[in-house]
Amino acid sequence: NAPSLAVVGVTGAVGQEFLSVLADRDFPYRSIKMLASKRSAGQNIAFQGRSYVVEELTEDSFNGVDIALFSAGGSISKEFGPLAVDRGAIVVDNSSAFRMQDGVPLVIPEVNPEAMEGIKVGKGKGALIANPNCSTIICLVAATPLHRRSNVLRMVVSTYQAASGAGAAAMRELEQQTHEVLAGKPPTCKIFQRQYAFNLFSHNSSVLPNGYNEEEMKLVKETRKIWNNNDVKVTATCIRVPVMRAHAESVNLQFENPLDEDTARDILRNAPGVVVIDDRASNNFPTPLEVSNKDDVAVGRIRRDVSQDGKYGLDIFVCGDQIRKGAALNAVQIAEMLL
Ligand code: 11C
Repeated sequence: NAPSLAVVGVTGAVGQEFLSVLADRDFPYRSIKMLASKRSAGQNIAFQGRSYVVEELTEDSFNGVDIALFSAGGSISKEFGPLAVDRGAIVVDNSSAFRMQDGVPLVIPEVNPEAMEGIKVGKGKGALIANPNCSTIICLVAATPLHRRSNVLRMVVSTYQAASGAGAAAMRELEQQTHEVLAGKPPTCKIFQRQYAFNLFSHNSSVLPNGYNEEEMKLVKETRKIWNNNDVKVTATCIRVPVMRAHAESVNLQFENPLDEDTARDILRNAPGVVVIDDRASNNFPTPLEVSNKDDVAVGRIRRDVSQDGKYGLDIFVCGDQIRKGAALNAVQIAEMLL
């Protein structure tokens, strides 16, 4: 018996991507509800040859729903996530609202599927499952196979994050500003309150008292939860760059046990969800454009860290589609494991 689905935030960038991933993967369903705020209610959405009317999200939206995919921001998740669970739905939530909550699995299917063991459709019980932050997903799809082999003691991440992480309006702003700047006009700055086109800046999340921004601390805390390892040392610097929809990350790894670069390359070639692009001769390595609209995370620049002794350190460069593997695809893969 195929599940009944609900997509919350269906008109947003990730909401739309939920639909295309569901279609691409031929996800089975007996019904699907398109839910959004009052503002978007009434719009028509075409999906798999049928037309759906977007319904306003209310507390009654989840009656009879088996799986609800949420991507409408943290406050909507906080308000409606628990209501949906009470009505018996399994919520896969793309916001940060519940990620660090005890008892809520934080899952990357290639990395820690065991965290959601026992949660299945058809048991008559609702549950919450959190989708990690996009930077964390993209980093850990690549770093985990190496970690499993040689145990990461410390990880230093520097991100180059795309507009899509800030939503569809930020993508439009980047496009608009690019036209404006090229035409010699002052750029319209609504989302970031500064020039984004032909520029880059520190991630737009709030800066915390310790000097890190929220995005950076998500990488620190979520990695520990997903790896179930509070000893791993993680530090991060997150930067917004004028790229449309795929994040890039430089990741430096320090291991407890030796790992040479050829073995690392072999491990990554065989890792689920990873493609290796590591051609030194032609200086060809992963790029955000190349991974855009793709499922796999691309890894390259795999090399020994010369600042560390012997084979205990590696540098890698990772790119992944922020909307797809960083959000919608990961959530749909989680939903697949519920069936
Ligand atoms: C970005 N990762 O690229 C952010 C957006 O916790 O889900 C998503 C924030 C989150 O800006």
